[in-house]
Amino acid sequence: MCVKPLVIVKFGGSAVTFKNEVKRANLQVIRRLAREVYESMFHVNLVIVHGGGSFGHPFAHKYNLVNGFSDVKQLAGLAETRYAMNELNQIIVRALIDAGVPAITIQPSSCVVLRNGSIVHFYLEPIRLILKLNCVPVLYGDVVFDEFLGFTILSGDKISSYLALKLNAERLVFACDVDGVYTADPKVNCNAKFISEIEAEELASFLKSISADSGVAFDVTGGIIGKLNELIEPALRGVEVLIVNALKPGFVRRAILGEEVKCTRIVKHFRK
Ligand code: ATP
Ligand code: IP8
Repeated sequence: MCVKPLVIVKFGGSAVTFKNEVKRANLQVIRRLAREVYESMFHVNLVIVHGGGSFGHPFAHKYNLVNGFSDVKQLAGLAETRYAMNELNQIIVRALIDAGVPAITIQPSSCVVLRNGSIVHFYLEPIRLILKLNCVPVLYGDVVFDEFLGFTILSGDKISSYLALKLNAERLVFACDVDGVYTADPKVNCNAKFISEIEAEELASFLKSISADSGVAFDVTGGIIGKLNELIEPALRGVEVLIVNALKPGFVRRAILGEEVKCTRIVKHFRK
């Protein structure tokens, strides 16, 4: 029997929502990405993870959820953030189902437990069984319960990297609203240089050199720097890691299928 390779795809909030507004999904992009997933799913097994964008981050920021429980006033924000992520998830899963993808939500706060922000339990069996049925599990960055902090935010990037390692993914595709990694934010610095390939070990020192400004003040999981930090480990362990522009039609599909596409690759070693 031919086993299809596993690809984890993170739909970045910068692509599937309008990140500078509150709770506004980019339906056009979501529906097109859903079609690209449909076109890919016969060739690879897929797990989709989406970010918080303008649904999760504004509430998580307002109620300071990332630092954990400190005040009962946060509990309203905890519930509001969970609810907002559920709303975005429903929009994305609806679009996937409409495109013909058997998409099944896995709610992270119900199957993950954290200790000081690190994953200590993640019940993966449902995901494995969903994949066995050739269905597509859909997870998302979420507010998750924590043994020390009470709760904190678990980013979709962290979930994606974790799953890539635990489920032996071949490829990890991060779809966002720019072509990949630049020497500075390409939206604010027109001299920013595009980086097509970077070695995982070099990435750590590169991260110290770039500005922490991701262009949106309320990204509670560290914007591009938080994301890149999560990519070092999977790349070092041999997973092919790509950052690609989801606003460009066909780019995510090509990245999923391992076809030639403009993107940034985080590699273990440069190709000879
Ligand atoms: P979310 O966390 O909501 O899912 P995302 O995964 O789409 O969002 P962001 O954390 O918003 O990704 O990071 C992507 C953004 O980072 C881009 O919109 C870009 O403007 C910004 N950015 C800042 N610095 C850089 C850089 N050096 N290279 C590339 N993008 C950068
Ligand atoms: O957008 C954060 O996940 P990310 C999710 O992948 C919330 O960083 C709830 C803000």
